[in-house]
Amino acid sequence: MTATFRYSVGPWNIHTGADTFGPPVRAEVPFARKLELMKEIGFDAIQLHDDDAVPDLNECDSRSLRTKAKELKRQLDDAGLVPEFVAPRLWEDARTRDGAYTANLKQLRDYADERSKKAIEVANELGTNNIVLWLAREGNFVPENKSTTRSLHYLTEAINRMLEADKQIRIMIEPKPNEPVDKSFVPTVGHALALGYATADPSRVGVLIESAHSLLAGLDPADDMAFALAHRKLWGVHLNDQNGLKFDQDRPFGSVNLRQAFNQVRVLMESGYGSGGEYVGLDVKALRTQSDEKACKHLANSLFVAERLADKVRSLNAAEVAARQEDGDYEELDRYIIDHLLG
Ligand code: 3MF
Ligand code: MG
Ligand code: MG
Repeated sequence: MTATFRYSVGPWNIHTGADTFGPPVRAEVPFARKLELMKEIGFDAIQLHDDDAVPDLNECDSRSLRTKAKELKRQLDDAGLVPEFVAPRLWEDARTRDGAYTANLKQLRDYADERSKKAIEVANELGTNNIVLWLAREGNFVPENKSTTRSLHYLTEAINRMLEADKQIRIMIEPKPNEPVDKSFVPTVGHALALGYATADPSRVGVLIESAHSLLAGLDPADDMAFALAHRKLWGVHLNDQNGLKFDQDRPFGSVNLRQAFNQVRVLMESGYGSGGEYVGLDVKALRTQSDEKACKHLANSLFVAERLADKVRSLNAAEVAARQEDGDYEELDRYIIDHLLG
Protein backbone atom coordinates (compact mmCIF):
# COMPACT_ATOMS: atom_id res chain seq x y z
CA MET A 1 0.00 0.00 0.00
CA THR A 2 1.86 3.02 -1.25
CA ALA A 3 -0.94 5.59 -1.30
CA THR A 4 0.26 9.04 -0.40
CA PHE A 5 -2.31 11.50 0.75
CA ARG A 6 -2.78 15.02 -0.49
CA TYR A 7 -4.03 17.28 2.25
CA SER A 8 -6.45 20.20 2.47
CA VAL A 9 -7.45 22.67 5.16
CA GLY A 10 -9.72 25.70 5.57
CA PRO A 11 -8.66 29.26 6.46
CA TRP A 12 -10.88 29.05 9.57
CA ASN A 13 -8.41 26.53 10.97
CA ILE A 14 -5.86 29.33 11.46
CA HIS A 15 -7.78 31.44 13.91
CA THR A 16 -7.79 33.93 16.76
CA GLY A 17 -8.90 31.54 19.49
CA ALA A 18 -12.21 33.27 20.20
CA ASP A 19 -14.77 30.86 21.60
CA THR A 20 -18.33 31.01 22.95
CA PHE A 21 -17.00 32.23 26.30
CA GLY A 22 -14.24 34.59 25.37
CA PRO A 23 -12.90 37.03 22.79
CA PRO A 24 -9.87 36.59 20.51
CA VAL A 25 -6.53 35.88 22.19
CA ARG A 26 -4.42 36.09 19.03
CA ALA A 27 -4.17 38.52 16.13
CA GLU A 28 -6.09 37.71 12.95
CA VAL A 29 -3.67 36.27 10.38
CA PRO A 30 -4.06 38.00 6.98
CA PHE A 31 -5.54 35.72 4.31
CA ALA A 32 -2.43 35.91 2.09
CA ARG A 33 -0.26 34.83 5.02
CA LYS A 34 -2.61 31.92 5.73
CA LEU A 35 -2.03 30.68 2.19
CA GLU A 36 1.74 30.80 2.70
CA LEU A 37 1.48 28.97 6.01
CA MET A 38 -0.73 26.26 4.51
CA LYS A 39 1.74 25.65 1.74
CA GLU A 40 4.71 25.65 4.13
CA ILE A 41 3.04 23.13 6.43
CA GLY A 42 2.36 20.76 3.53
CA PHE A 43 -1.15 21.32 2.20
CA ASP A 44 -2.02 21.00 -1.48
CA ALA A 45 -5.57 22.27 -1.39
CA ILE A 46 -7.77 24.78 0.40
CA GLN A 47 -11.36 24.40 1.62
CA LEU A 48 -13.48 27.52 1.45
CA HIS A 49 -16.77 28.83 2.70
CA ASP A 50 -18.45 31.05 0.11
CA ASP A 51 -17.60 34.12 2.19
CA ASP A 52 -14.04 33.00 2.87
CA ALA A 53 -13.76 33.40 -0.91
CA VAL A 54 -15.82 36.58 -1.30
CA PRO A 55 -16.28 38.16 2.15
CA ASP A 56 -19.02 40.62 1.17
CA LEU A 57 -20.92 38.22 -1.06
CA ASN A 58 -24.32 39.09 0.42
CA GLU A 59 -23.86 42.61 -0.97
CA CYS A 60 -22.46 41.48 -4.34
CA ASP A 61 -24.36 41.15 -7.57
CA SER A 62 -23.43 38.25 -9.83
CA ARG A 63 -20.88 40.28 -11.81
CA SER A 64 -18.88 41.65 -8.90
CA LEU A 65 -19.04 38.29 -7.16
CA ARG A 66 -17.54 36.59 -10.20
CA THR A 67 -14.83 39.26 -10.53
CA LYS A 68 -13.82 38.85 -6.89
CA ALA A 69 -13.83 35.06 -7.10
CA LYS A 70 -11.62 35.28 -10.19
CA GLU A 71 -9.12 37.43 -8.28
CA LEU A 72 -9.05 34.85 -5.53
CA LYS A 73 -8.46 32.08 -8.05
CA ARG A 74 -5.34 33.94 -9.25
CA GLN A 75 -4.17 34.30 -5.67
CA LEU A 76 -4.65 30.56 -5.05
CA ASP A 77 -2.84 29.69 -8.28
CA ASP A 78 0.09 31.87 -7.24
CA ALA A 79 0.14 30.24 -3.83
CA GLY A 80 0.00 26.75 -5.39
CA LEU A 81 -3.23 25.74 -3.64
CA VAL A 82 -6.13 23.94 -5.35
CA PRO A 83 -9.64 24.89 -4.19
CA GLU A 84 -11.19 21.64 -2.89
CA PHE A 85 -14.74 22.83 -2.27
CA VAL A 86 -17.01 25.77 -1.53
CA ALA A 87 -19.49 25.59 1.36
CA PRO A 88 -22.34 28.11 1.67
CA ARG A 89 -22.17 29.55 5.19
CA LEU A 90 -25.79 29.14 6.16
CA TRP A 91 -25.56 29.69 9.89
CA GLU A 92 -24.29 33.22 10.62
CA ASP A 93 -26.69 35.58 8.88
CA ALA A 94 -29.75 36.51 10.95
CA ARG A 95 -31.90 35.15 8.13
CA THR A 96 -30.63 31.63 8.95
CA ARG A 97 -31.51 31.71 12.65
CA ASP A 98 -34.44 29.31 12.14
CA GLY A 99 -32.34 27.08 9.91
CA ALA A 100 -31.83 27.85 6.25
CA TYR A 101 -33.45 25.35 3.89
CA THR A 102 -35.87 24.23 6.64
CA ALA A 103 -36.85 27.65 8.05
CA ASN A 104 -40.55 27.92 8.65
CA LEU A 105 -40.88 31.20 6.71
CA LYS A 106 -40.77 31.07 2.92
CA GLN A 107 -38.70 34.27 2.56
CA LEU A 108 -36.00 32.76 4.78
CA ARG A 109 -35.89 29.56 2.73
CA ASP A 110 -35.60 31.76 -0.35
CA TYR A 111 -32.55 33.46 1.18
CA ALA A 112 -30.96 30.02 1.66
CA ASP A 113 -31.57 29.25 -2.02
CA GLU A 114 -30.11 32.56 -3.15
CA ARG A 115 -27.07 32.10 -0.96
CA SER A 116 -26.53 28.55 -2.22
CA LYS A 117 -26.64 29.78 -5.81
CA LYS A 118 -24.00 32.37 -4.94
CA ALA A 119 -21.81 29.62 -3.49
CA ILE A 120 -22.19 27.70 -6.75
CA GLU A 121 -21.15 30.78 -8.74
CA VAL A 122 -18.07 31.15 -6.55
CA ALA A 123 -17.24 27.46 -7.07
CA ASN A 124 -17.60 27.90 -10.85
CA GLU A 125 -15.14 30.77 -10.90
CA LEU A 126 -12.67 28.93 -8.68
CA GLY A 127 -12.90 25.84 -10.87
CA THR A 128 -14.20 23.32 -8.35
CA ASN A 129 -17.37 21.25 -8.72
CA ASN A 130 -17.61 20.39 -5.04
CA ILE A 131 -20.21 22.05 -2.84
CA VAL A 132 -20.16 21.07 0.85
CA LEU A 133 -23.35 21.36 2.86
CA TRP A 134 -22.88 21.41 6.60
CA LEU A 135 -26.54 21.71 7.63
CA ALA A 136 -25.69 23.61 10.78
CA ARG A 137 -29.08 24.90 11.92
CA GLU A 138 -31.34 22.42 10.14
CA GLY A 139 -32.75 20.87 13.31
CA ASN A 140 -34.41 21.98 16.49
CA PHE A 141 -34.50 22.51 20.23
CA VAL A 142 -38.30 22.57 20.50
CA PRO A 143 -39.55 19.29 19.08
CA GLU A 144 -42.91 20.66 17.93
CA ASN A 145 -41.57 23.74 16.11
CA LYS A 146 -41.02 21.99 12.78
CA SER A 147 -42.23 18.87 11.09
CA THR A 148 -39.21 16.61 10.58
CA THR A 149 -40.88 14.96 7.60
CA ARG A 150 -41.56 18.32 5.96
CA SER A 151 -38.02 19.47 6.79
CA LEU A 152 -36.57 16.45 5.01
CA HIS A 153 -38.76 17.29 2.03
CA TYR A 154 -37.47 20.90 2.09
CA LEU A 155 -33.87 19.66 2.20
CA THR A 156 -34.41 17.28 -0.71
CA GLU A 157 -36.06 19.99 -2.78
CA ALA A 158 -33.32 22.54 -1.97
CA ILE A 159 -30.63 20.08 -3.08
CA ASN A 160 -32.64 19.32 -6.22
CA ARG A 161 -32.75 23.03 -7.06
CA MET A 162 -28.95 23.27 -6.71
CA LEU A 163 -28.41 20.18 -8.88
CA GLU A 164 -30.75 21.66 -11.45
CA ALA A 165 -29.13 25.11 -11.36
CA ASP A 166 -25.74 23.67 -12.27
CA LYS A 167 -25.34 20.30 -13.98
CA GLN A 168 -21.64 19.97 -13.06
CA ILE A 169 -21.67 20.40 -9.32
CA ARG A 170 -21.54 17.61 -6.76
CA ILE A 171 -22.99 18.05 -3.30
CA MET A 172 -21.12 16.67 -0.30
CA ILE A 173 -23.31 16.56 2.80
CA GLU A 174 -21.35 16.92 6.05
CA PRO A 175 -23.54 15.38 8.78
CA LYS A 176 -23.33 16.40 12.44
CA PRO A 177 -25.73 15.26 15.17
CA ASN A 178 -25.87 18.43 17.26
CA GLU A 179 -24.33 21.86 17.90
CA PRO A 180 -25.45 24.53 17.25
CA VAL A 181 -28.85 22.77 17.21
CA ASP A 182 -29.88 20.24 19.81
CA LYS A 183 -31.16 17.66 17.32
CA SER A 184 -30.07 17.79 13.71
CA PHE A 185 -32.35 16.51 10.94
CA VAL A 186 -29.31 14.90 9.27
CA PRO A 187 -27.30 13.63 12.25
CA THR A 188 -25.30 10.75 10.77
CA VAL A 189 -23.66 9.43 7.62
CA GLY A 190 -26.56 7.03 7.11
CA HIS A 191 -29.04 9.91 7.18
CA ALA A 192 -26.89 11.93 4.77
CA LEU A 193 -26.65 9.02 2.32
CA ALA A 194 -30.39 8.42 2.51
CA LEU A 195 -31.02 12.10 1.83
CA GLY A 196 -28.71 11.89 -1.19
CA TYR A 197 -30.50 8.86 -2.58
CA ALA A 198 -33.83 10.71 -2.26
CA THR A 199 -32.69 13.54 -4.55
CA ALA A 200 -33.27 13.89 -8.28
CA ASP A 201 -29.68 12.88 -9.10
CA PRO A 202 -28.15 10.62 -6.43
CA SER A 203 -25.02 10.17 -8.54
CA ARG A 204 -24.10 13.78 -7.71
CA VAL A 205 -24.70 13.66 -3.96
CA GLY A 206 -22.15 12.18 -1.54
CA VAL A 207 -20.78 12.86 1.92
CA LEU A 208 -17.92 14.55 3.73
CA ILE A 209 -17.24 12.82 7.04
CA GLU A 210 -15.74 14.64 10.01
CA SER A 211 -14.22 12.32 12.64
CA ALA A 212 -15.54 14.39 15.55
CA HIS A 213 -19.05 14.47 14.13
CA SER A 214 -19.16 10.67 14.02
CA LEU A 215 -17.84 10.52 17.58
CA LEU A 216 -20.50 13.02 18.71
CA ALA A 217 -23.09 10.62 17.29
CA GLY A 218 -21.55 7.84 19.38
CA LEU A 219 -20.22 6.16 16.23
CA ASP A 220 -16.79 5.08 15.07
CA PRO A 221 -15.40 7.41 12.37
CA ALA A 222 -13.53 4.59 10.60
CA ASP A 223 -16.73 2.53 10.36
CA ASP A 224 -18.64 5.57 9.08
CA MET A 225 -15.96 6.14 6.45
CA ALA A 226 -16.00 2.47 5.44
CA PHE A 227 -19.80 2.58 5.14
CA ALA A 228 -19.69 5.60 2.82
CA LEU A 229 -16.79 4.07 0.87
CA ALA A 230 -18.85 0.92 0.31
CA HIS A 231 -21.42 3.19 -1.36
CA ARG A 232 -18.68 5.03 -3.27
CA LYS A 233 -19.90 8.17 -1.57
CA LEU A 234 -16.91 9.28 0.49
CA TRP A 235 -15.84 12.37 -1.41
CA GLY A 236 -14.24 14.30 1.44
CA VAL A 237 -13.11 13.97 5.06
CA HIS A 238 -12.48 16.27 7.98
CA LEU A 239 -9.96 14.43 10.08
CA ASN A 240 -9.85 15.63 13.67
CA ASP A 241 -10.53 14.26 17.14
CA GLN A 242 -12.91 14.57 20.04
CA ASN A 243 -13.01 13.52 23.69
CA GLY A 244 -16.40 11.93 24.26
CA LEU A 245 -19.88 13.38 23.89
CA LYS A 246 -19.23 17.04 24.62
CA PHE A 247 -19.08 20.20 22.53
CA ASP A 248 -17.40 19.86 19.13
CA GLN A 249 -13.73 20.08 20.08
CA ASP A 250 -11.99 19.88 16.67
CA ARG A 251 -8.87 18.49 18.37
CA PRO A 252 -5.86 17.58 16.22
CA PHE A 253 -6.14 14.25 14.44
CA GLY A 254 -5.20 11.33 16.68
CA SER A 255 -4.63 13.47 19.77
CA VAL A 256 -7.37 11.74 21.76
CA ASN A 257 -8.24 8.42 20.10
CA LEU A 258 -5.05 7.20 18.48
CA ARG A 259 -6.27 3.71 17.60
CA GLN A 260 -9.43 5.06 16.02
CA ALA A 261 -7.25 7.49 14.06
CA PHE A 262 -5.11 4.55 12.89
CA ASN A 263 -8.23 2.77 11.69
CA GLN A 264 -9.47 5.82 9.80
CA VAL A 265 -6.15 5.99 7.96
CA ARG A 266 -6.24 2.21 7.39
CA VAL A 267 -9.77 2.29 5.96
CA LEU A 268 -8.91 5.21 3.68
CA MET A 269 -5.73 3.57 2.42
CA GLU A 270 -7.28 0.13 1.93
CA SER A 271 -10.01 1.66 -0.24
CA GLY A 272 -7.57 3.65 -2.37
CA TYR A 273 -9.08 6.92 -1.13
CA GLY A 274 -7.37 9.77 -2.93
CA SER A 275 -6.85 7.93 -6.22
CA GLY A 276 -9.95 9.65 -7.60
CA GLY A 277 -8.54 13.08 -6.71
CA GLU A 278 -10.02 13.21 -3.20
CA TYR A 279 -8.14 15.20 -0.58
CA VAL A 280 -7.57 14.28 3.03
CA GLY A 281 -9.03 17.35 4.70
CA LEU A 282 -8.54 18.53 8.27
CA ASP A 283 -10.95 20.50 10.43
CA VAL A 284 -8.96 21.28 13.56
CA LYS A 285 -8.74 24.16 16.01
CA ALA A 286 -5.69 25.45 17.88
CA LEU A 287 -5.95 25.57 21.65
CA ARG A 288 -6.68 28.99 23.07
CA THR A 289 -3.41 28.84 25.00
CA GLN A 290 -1.22 28.88 21.86
CA SER A 291 0.70 32.08 21.18
CA ASP A 292 0.50 33.87 17.83
CA GLU A 293 3.79 32.31 16.73
CA LYS A 294 2.69 28.80 17.64
CA ALA A 295 -0.89 28.85 16.38
CA CYS A 296 -0.38 26.37 13.53
CA LYS A 297 1.02 23.44 15.46
CA HIS A 298 -2.37 21.72 15.48
CA LEU A 299 -2.17 21.58 11.68
CA ALA A 300 1.41 20.32 11.57
CA ASN A 301 0.68 17.81 14.34
CA SER A 302 -2.35 16.44 12.51
CA LEU A 303 -0.33 15.89 9.34
CA PHE A 304 2.49 14.34 11.38
CA VAL A 305 0.06 11.88 12.97
CA ALA A 306 -1.65 11.06 9.66
CA GLU A 307 1.70 10.36 8.00
CA ARG A 308 3.01 8.31 10.93
CA LEU A 309 -0.20 6.28 10.94
CA ALA A 310 0.03 5.79 7.17
CA ASP A 311 3.49 4.26 7.81
CA LYS A 312 1.93 1.99 10.43
CA VAL A 313 -0.68 0.87 7.89
CA ARG A 314 2.03 0.16 5.31
CA SER A 315 4.08 -1.89 7.77
CA LEU A 316 1.11 -3.87 9.06
CA ASN A 317 1.71 -7.60 8.69
CA ALA A 318 -1.25 -8.54 6.50
CA ALA A 319 -0.53 -12.27 6.86
CA GLU A 320 -0.66 -11.96 10.65
CA VAL A 321 -4.01 -10.14 10.50
CA ALA A 322 -5.41 -12.69 8.02
CA ALA A 323 -4.25 -15.61 10.19
CA ARG A 324 -6.02 -14.21 13.22
CA GLN A 325 -9.17 -13.55 11.18
CA GLU A 326 -8.94 -17.20 10.17
CA ASP A 327 -8.30 -18.78 13.59
CA GLY A 328 -10.54 -16.38 15.51
CA ASP A 329 -7.86 -15.46 18.08
CA TYR A 330 -8.97 -11.85 18.30
CA GLU A 331 -7.22 -11.33 21.64
CA GLU A 332 -3.97 -12.06 19.83
CA LEU A 333 -5.02 -9.74 17.00
CA ASP A 334 -5.67 -7.02 19.57
CA ARG A 335 -2.24 -7.54 21.11
CA TYR A 336 -0.56 -7.51 17.71
CA ILE A 337 -2.21 -4.22 16.69
CA ILE A 338 -1.40 -2.51 20.00
CA ASP A 339 2.18 -3.78 19.87
CA HIS A 340 2.46 -2.56 16.27
CA LEU A 341 1.17 0.89 17.22
CA LEU A 342 3.47 1.13 20.24
CA GLY A 343 6.52 -0.23 18.43
C1 3MF B 1 -18.67 22.45 12.12
C2 3MF B 1 -17.85 22.14 10.96
C3 3MF B 1 -17.73 23.22 9.93
C4 3MF B 1 -17.71 22.68 8.54
C5 3MF B 1 -17.42 23.75 7.54
C6 3MF B 1 -17.44 23.24 6.11
C7 3MF B 1 -16.65 25.25 10.55
O1 3MF B 1 -18.63 21.48 13.08
O2 3MF B 1 -17.28 21.09 10.91
O3 3MF B 1 -16.53 23.92 10.20
O4 3MF B 1 -16.78 21.67 8.40
O5 3MF B 1 -18.37 24.73 7.67
O6 3MF B 1 -18.58 22.55 5.83
MG1 MG C 1 -16.56 20.33 13.39
MG1 MG D 1 -16.08 20.04 9.50
